[in-house]
Formats: sequence, structure tokens, C-alpha cells
Amino acid sequence: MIRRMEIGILGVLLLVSGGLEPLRAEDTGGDAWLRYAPLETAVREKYKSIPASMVVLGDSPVLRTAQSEMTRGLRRMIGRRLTDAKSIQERAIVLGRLAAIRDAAPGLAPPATLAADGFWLVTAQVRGFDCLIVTSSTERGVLYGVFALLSKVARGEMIAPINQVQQPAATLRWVDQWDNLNGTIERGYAGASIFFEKGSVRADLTRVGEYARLLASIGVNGCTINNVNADPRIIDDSFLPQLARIADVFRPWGVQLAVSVDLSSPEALGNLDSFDPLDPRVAAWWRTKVDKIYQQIPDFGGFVVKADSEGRPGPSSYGRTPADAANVIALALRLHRGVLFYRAFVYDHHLDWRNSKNDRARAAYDIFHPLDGRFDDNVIVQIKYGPIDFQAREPVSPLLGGLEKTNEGIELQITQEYTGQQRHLCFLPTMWKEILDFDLHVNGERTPVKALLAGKVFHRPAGALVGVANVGMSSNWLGHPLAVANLYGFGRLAWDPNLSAEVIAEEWTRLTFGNDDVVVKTVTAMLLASWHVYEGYTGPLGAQTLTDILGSHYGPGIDSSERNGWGQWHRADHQGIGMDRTATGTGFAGQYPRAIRDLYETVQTTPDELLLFFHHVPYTYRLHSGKSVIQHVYDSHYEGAEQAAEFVRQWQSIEHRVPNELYKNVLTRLEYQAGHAIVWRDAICNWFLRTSGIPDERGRVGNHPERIEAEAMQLKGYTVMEVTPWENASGGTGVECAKASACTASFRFDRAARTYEMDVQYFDQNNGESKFRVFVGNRQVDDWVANDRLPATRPGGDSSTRRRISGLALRPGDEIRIEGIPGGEERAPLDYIELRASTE
Ligand code: GCV
Repeated sequence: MIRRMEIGILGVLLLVSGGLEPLRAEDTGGDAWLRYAPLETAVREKYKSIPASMVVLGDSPVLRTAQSEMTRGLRRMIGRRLTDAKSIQERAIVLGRLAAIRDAAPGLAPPATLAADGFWLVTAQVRGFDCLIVTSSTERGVLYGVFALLSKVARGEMIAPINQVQQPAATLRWVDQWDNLNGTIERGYAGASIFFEKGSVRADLTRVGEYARLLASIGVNGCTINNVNADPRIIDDSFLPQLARIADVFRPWGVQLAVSVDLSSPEALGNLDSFDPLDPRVAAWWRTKVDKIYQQIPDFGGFVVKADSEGRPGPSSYGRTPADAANVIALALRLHRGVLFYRAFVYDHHLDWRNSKNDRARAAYDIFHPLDGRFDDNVIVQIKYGPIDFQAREPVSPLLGGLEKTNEGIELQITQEYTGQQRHLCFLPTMWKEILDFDLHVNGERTPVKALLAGKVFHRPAGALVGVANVGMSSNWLGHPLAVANLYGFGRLAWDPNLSAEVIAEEWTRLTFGNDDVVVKTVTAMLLASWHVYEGYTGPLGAQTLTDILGSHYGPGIDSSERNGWGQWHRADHQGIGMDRTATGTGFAGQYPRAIRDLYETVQTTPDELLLFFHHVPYTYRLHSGKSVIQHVYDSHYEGAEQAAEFVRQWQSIEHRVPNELYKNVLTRLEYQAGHAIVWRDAICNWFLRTSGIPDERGRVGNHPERIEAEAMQLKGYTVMEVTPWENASGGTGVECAKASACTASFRFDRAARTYEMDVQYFDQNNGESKFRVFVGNRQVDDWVANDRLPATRPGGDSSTRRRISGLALRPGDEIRIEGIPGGEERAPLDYIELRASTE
């Protein structure tokens, strides 16, 4: 552990050696990638030509924000104290909308096409003075330009001379929050809501302002603040002044406020006996409601609707279509230039699993494709990237290619619901890039998803990228310090889907950690590898994330998807695995344009990574890689778990290059992830070994010579417990202590004398805090409290975790004893210990 003084010395060393001023622990929180750390003297030299005076043409909340952000950024990074001037009388930074710039500098030739929110950064002479101009057709665009310029400075990029235009790909770049009015967040993994508390909007909205600043810096221009499983009260008349407070905080950052609404609101709030979208009383109710909202929030963005989905009320109650439901509200919004996002996540979660023709994946296309052209122009159909639900791997939703006369938006998930819940490192822009670049070949033409979303292919008035963010009160917004890269990456891709995942990862790393090349290289490499690693140990070959789909969506739960109506089936039996979605099966592949349909219809042409999404094959089926399916399952899980352990080593290699507190925080998470990857690996491999009866060619699965099962130890007080499902505990069982006092599990060590690393695998529930102590003979070698907040109230794959004790000197005959004292409802449950000879 480095002490504070040593950090100081380290900081001085880094400065002397030419790096950025070291990142301080307090820099890693609210400011995220906007920390504007002071640049080292040699780097500042690059920016010495930046003018010392700033002229802002015009006045508005957004322009004032742009001005203060520029002032703040340049002061902190290069020590430049900008003076404000009214007009251009000397070298100046000039901020303003195009119209104002044209007046002030008639000689300038702005680019012919500067789309709304797009900006132009240019160095030019104005009235004989060298100026650095940031301009756009909108004020928001000017703010975006300021952020872009500051980002370049932070990353040490040259900014003079400059002549650069940046345009957003899609008009609507929104984030959705799934916050509930009581302050919780559905699928939120970073603390309480920044918006709501105990049924009201928070009194202190400081964090909301900070969030809006982050969003603006990546070009996000709208934020829906509440759960799509909406509480009707969100638009109750009495609530509107509270919403207006949030809009006031968003406004200076150019972020439009939006809310999710419950389709039955006319009934729930309006005392009507119906919410039938074709009932004129319902239409009138929405009109009045929307007018009232705009009276208080003139720049209100619009609504998001989840209907007829997972128990939400919807137009099907009246035999109406999603288009009927969307249009009645959209009409009310249109008068105010508001938009309506109607989610295509509509499906029956009571499907008959016995019917092999049933397929949840078909639902969005089956319901929405026939309605193409029936949605009003201010409606955007919001489509999850895959046909199921944010799995670690899914094919692109065919609906994205199935709407030609309807605005469409893609829904990506920043919050890692099925991808490790911010406890596992999983950098998602790598996945999103594959989706956005995927060419759907609509009408036989080149039609990458990103072009469809830009609205260019079918000349739509709007297109959208929406990210479900679910940031919370956690000081770093998303819980895992490295998960923040996903929020950054979403915004960057929404702005420019042509950016590569590599560029985004590197930008974020530089902005967050500084320009130390070793850190940049290491963190970037970890980010870029992480999605494949996560996929590798959680779900093979497009079988989806094999998690507990009925509960937490977190740990392994291979069979939980089967024999129920939720339709996340993989159909594994003792002979084979996979859903037949071809013409002989559910016909889902037929929803794609011909070239893609043909690709997926045929088992030989289907890419390995999606094989089981489209085909049911025997375990012995040979992949393009030459491996059998079953061996791939084993290998990918072993490789994935090894690579997760490698993240720990990679992070350790930059120990003295990042602040100690941040270092420890990330290290703890990566070590946990490496342990949990083994839980995943073992659960999946053991389950498939038992189900298929085909052994691992390399003999690893089911063989753990370094493991001593708790149930095989000498138990005092502890009793053997069955864990359900069985594969989530080693050997299917563990031990628990049903007493109020201590229980012990012990064994005699019988291997060679030397130093060992010992992992104690135990279960850490969130409904109690057990205490553990480990002894070698009479010597206590470790103790800890099981007080993590894992999403589990019982022993199993969600709660299974490990304690690593390093440098343990052992001799044959030593007694190793684990003492567990239950706390609350947690009975100090243990699974096994594993002993490996230390390598150091
Ligand atoms: C907000 C999944 C999630 C739900 C979520 C739903 C949706 O099913 O598990 O928590 O509900 O998707 O996107 O509407």
C-alpha cells in the first residue's frame, strides 16, 4: 500500500518525467472524463497560441455555459485566464451561433452544410486578428464545439491551425434512466436515483447538473428521467413543478427533459373510464396534459412509452395498435415540437414453451413491421439492438431493417444488466460497433444499421440512438470506475457511429487517467478485450447470457430460461442445444432481408458466435473453428476465466501510475470478477458435462485436484446444504451454520511444505453479514466480514465469491480451520477452498 506522502513523491516524479499531473483520487468521481487536469509545461507549449481573450456573440443560458466551460477548462489545463471582451479587438476565442459569426466576420466562409448541433472549429483572421472560432447553427452546437476543443487539449492534440466540422449522425441522442419515484432504479447498479427520493424530486439537484454536463460533453441532447415501467404520478399536475425544476437544471447544458408515461394515465390520473387511444376524450386528455407540461417546461423533449409489455397496460386492451396509441399522444406533442418514443419491446411473456414454433424473438417485427408508415412523423419506434433483451450476444434486430416509412431509434444498454452489472468489466462500445456497422442489406442495398438510424436511407425526418444509462448517486456514476467508459462510449457513438471502439477507449482513458502511455495502453487493451472475455465465460455461441433470467440476471442460471413463458430459451437437452429459428423452426430468420436471411438460414453460413441463436445442433457439431460445440463451450469458459484473471495482472502492472484509492477500488472489482468468472465457468461446464455426457478433451471439467470441498471437511456445527441449482456450488453442495455462534470446517494439510495461495469460496448474501476467520493450527491468518451487497438472499451463483489469502506457509500435518459466525439470515455458508503453490 502506498501512503499519502509516497503518492506526493510519485506525483513529482511523474511531472518530472514528462507525464500529466497525476490523477488524484478526488478527480475520478463526478467530473469523470471532464477533469481538466493541468497539463505539464512541455505540453502547454503546444497551446501557447491560444488567445487570452474570449468574445461570446449573443447571450443565453447555453452560451453562458459554453463560455464558463471554456474558461474553466483552459484555466485548469493550461493555466490560461481568459478575459471576456465584448467585441473582437484583439486575438480572441470567439463563440457564437453562425448567424452572429457571419455578422462579426463577414469574410468567413462557413461550411455549406452544418446540421443542427453540428459545429465548426476554425482558426481564422477576423478584423486582422488571429481568432479561434467555435460556431454552430445552434447554441447547443457551440457548447458541443467547446467540449470538443477542450477534449483535444486534454489529450494533447494540436488545435491550431484547425478547420474541422463535426456533425452528429442522428438528430436524437438520448439517455433513458429507469428511476422510480421512490429513489430506486430498476436495473441500476450504482446507488440511488439522482432525480428522485421518497416519491418526490430531490431537493438538491447538484448531481443532476453534473450529469447534464457530462451528457452535453458527449453530445447527448435528451434525457428521460424515469422508469419505462412508469408511475402515472410522473405527469400528475401536482408533479409538474417538480419536473420543471429538473428541466431548469438541464437547460443550460442543452439537455431536453423527457419522461416515460403510463398509457393508462387518462384513467389513472384523469378520472376517465378508458384509455382507449381512439376515444376522443382520451385524445383531449393527452392534449390538455401536454399543454400543461409545456406551459411549465417550454423546451420539454417528449415521452417514452412502454405498453403491452411485461404486464404494462397497452392498446391491445381495446384492440388498438401501437400506432393508434403512439399517434394520439404524438399529436398532442407535435404542436410543441415534442417527440414520442414508442418502444418495440412488446412481447408475450406467457408463451407456450412446448410449442417449438413459438419465438419471442419474432415479436417486435411481427407487431411493428405491418404498421410501417402508420406512425406520425414525430414518433420514433425505439428498438432494442437485438430481438431478445440486451444479451451478451444477439443478432441485430430485424426490425431495424423492417421500417422504411417510420422513424426508428436503437436502444442500447449502458447499465450492464446482462453483462456483469458493473461488477464485471465489460466495455460495450465494442459490441455496439458490431451492431451499428452491421449491414442489413435492406432491399439488396448497403444499409448498415448506423445509416438507418441516421434516417438517411429512407429519408426520415428523425433518427435516434438511445442508451439506458441508469447512473446513480455513486460518486463515479456507475459504480465500477471503468464502467464509466460505457457512458462515454455511448455518447461518442451516438454522435459519430463511425468512430472505432479503439479510438473511443483510448479517448476515454486519456481523458480519465491522463496521457501516461503505459496506462493508456494497458487500460485500453483491457477495455477492448473485456466484452469478448465476458461473453466467453457467460454464454457460448449465441445461446445468450446463461444467467438467472427469472431473477437477478446476474450469476449463472443455465436452465432458468427453460420451461417457462419468458421465451429466452436455448433448448439444451442431452443431445444438443440451440433454437431452430430457420424456416423449419420458428421462421425468425425469415424476418431479415434476403442476404441476411440466407446467411442465417443455413447452418454452415451462420457465424459461429450466433450458431445457437439460429440452429439446434448436436454437441458434436463442428464449428468453423474445427472444434465441436461442446469442446468450444468448455474451452471458451476456461479461456474467459483465465483472461479475467489476466485483467488483474494487467491492472497490477500500472499500480503506481494511478491514484492509490482508485487503484484499490478497481483491483477489488477485478479480483472479484476473476473469482466470479470461475463460478460461471464451473457452473456452465459442469452443467453441460452432465447434460451431454461428453467429457472435456482436456480433462479439466469436473476435476479440481487443488480443491477441498467444505462438505468433505471435518465439520463442527456446520451442516451440509444443497445448493439450487446444483451447478452453482462446487460438488452441488456447501455447508451452512445454523447456530447462533461459531461453526468450524477443518482439514489436515497433506501436501508439500511451501508457500501457498488459498482461495476460500463462500457465499455472501445481502440479508446478513457473517464473519469468517481462518487459522493454520492456532495461528489466525485472516479474517473478514461477508458484507458485500451482491444481488442474492441465499447461497448460489449470485452470491458465490472468494477470499484470497496469499503467501500462506504450510507444512504437511497443519490443520487448516475456517470459522464462520452467522449474521442476520446469512449462515456463514462455505463452498470450498482451493490451494495452489505460490508462484512468487
Ligand atoms: C424496465 C428487461 C428488464 C426489465 C426492463 C425491461 C424493459 O426485461 O429486465 O427490468 O424493464 O427489460 O426494457 O422494459
